[in-house]
Amino acid sequence: MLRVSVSRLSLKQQTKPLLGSVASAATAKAAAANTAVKLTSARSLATTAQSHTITLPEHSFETYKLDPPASEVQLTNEELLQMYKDMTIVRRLEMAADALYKAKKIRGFCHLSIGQEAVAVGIEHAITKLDSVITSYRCHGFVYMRGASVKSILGELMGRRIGISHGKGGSMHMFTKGFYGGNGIVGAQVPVGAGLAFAHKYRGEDAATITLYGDGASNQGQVFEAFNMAKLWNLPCIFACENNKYGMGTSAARSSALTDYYKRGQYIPGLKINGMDVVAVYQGTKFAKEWTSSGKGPIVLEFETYRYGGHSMSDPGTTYRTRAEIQHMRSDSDPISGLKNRLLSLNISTEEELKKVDKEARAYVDKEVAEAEAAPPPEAEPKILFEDVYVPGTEIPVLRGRIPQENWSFTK
Ligand SMILES: Cc1ncc(C[n+]2csc(CCOP(=O)(O)OP(=O)(O)O)c2C)c(N)n1
Ligand SMILES: [Mg+2]
Repeated sequence: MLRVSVSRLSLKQQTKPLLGSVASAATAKAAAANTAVKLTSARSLATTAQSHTITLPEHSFETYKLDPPASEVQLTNEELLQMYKDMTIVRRLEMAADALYKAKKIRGFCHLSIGQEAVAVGIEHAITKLDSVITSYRCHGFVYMRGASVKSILGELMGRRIGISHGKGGSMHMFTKGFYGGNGIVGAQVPVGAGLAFAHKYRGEDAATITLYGDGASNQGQVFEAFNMAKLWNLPCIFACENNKYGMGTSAARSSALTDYYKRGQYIPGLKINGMDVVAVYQGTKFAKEWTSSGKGPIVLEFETYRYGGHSMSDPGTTYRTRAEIQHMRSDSDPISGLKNRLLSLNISTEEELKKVDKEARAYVDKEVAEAEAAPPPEAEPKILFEDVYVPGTEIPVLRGRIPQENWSFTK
């Protein structure tokens, strides 16, 4: 049932408004393949396509059974600026969700990714729209980067009809083209991701699947089963562990006998990447994509990252770690500040120009919040409940309810 509803929702094309993501040259070919992704023309910053060589610090990568990616990365002004805008919007989106939750306009589960923005943004800049992405419940940044609008994400969180899952999924269940959720069961997306990679291989597509999971999920049996199948069949599967140091309130060291998650594939080579540096994420993911595209089979990535907030909205996040630790990560390793410093030191933009980007991002997210809030909820009618269950045309005649009055006839 889930499979069918996913494919139905993934047919929806989302357009990206002003300041939208994926405008870089690196993703231009992807954008061409996906007309739904609009290139932004709202450039108020330096836009000449000037290329820069960024030398990543030595600690950016650690390897297991492979040679590291090049530490020299070629990126244009445009690409770097777009990464900055994307991370800023993802953070603003999450901050808006935080405020709406506290105002009781969002209910239920809600897991934010503030601090982890470089992972979703760096990955998207390194792949194409033909590739697939699947992750856990901490999914808002990924669905945005795959092409969903901020309004459709916040609308979903507030249970609106304009929500990306028509207001019926909520925080953990968002889908768009090339993005398979938003999965609430810890680790369950990992074998599904291997299956998506199998589909790419079976159809002869030049595409890979990025299957994300957490440090907490990494100890599940099904992760190792997926590793085995992916290696046996040499699937184009990029297993990507987002090691944010905690699974709920349990630190990685308390849950994992080996915290080198990039070595967990045993017979699958691995790469650990500084997940607080968007350029390192970009370079490591590009490397992984080339690895799988050249027929070498799966690879295991570990993005070392950090969430500033609690596990979910119901966790203050300060009982199992110190405030000093969080403060230290914020001030020393913040992904947005890190890229900002690079943009300033490379003379790509000035402090004022970046302030303007921040202001525009805030105004854009505020506008999307207002529109999402003003949008109506789904109609209170049974037919709404039975939408998105089957791909249109493949419905069974009658879907049984608990009592005869609840039975739903698709043939009516
Ligand atoms: C099978 C299963 N067991 C337990 C849970 C409850 N649970 C939700 S999130 C979580 C921790 C997962 O941590 P991690 O994989 O590190 O991801 P993070 O939240 O840090 O992104 C747990 C145990 C669940 N949702 N599913
Ligand atoms: Mg974790």
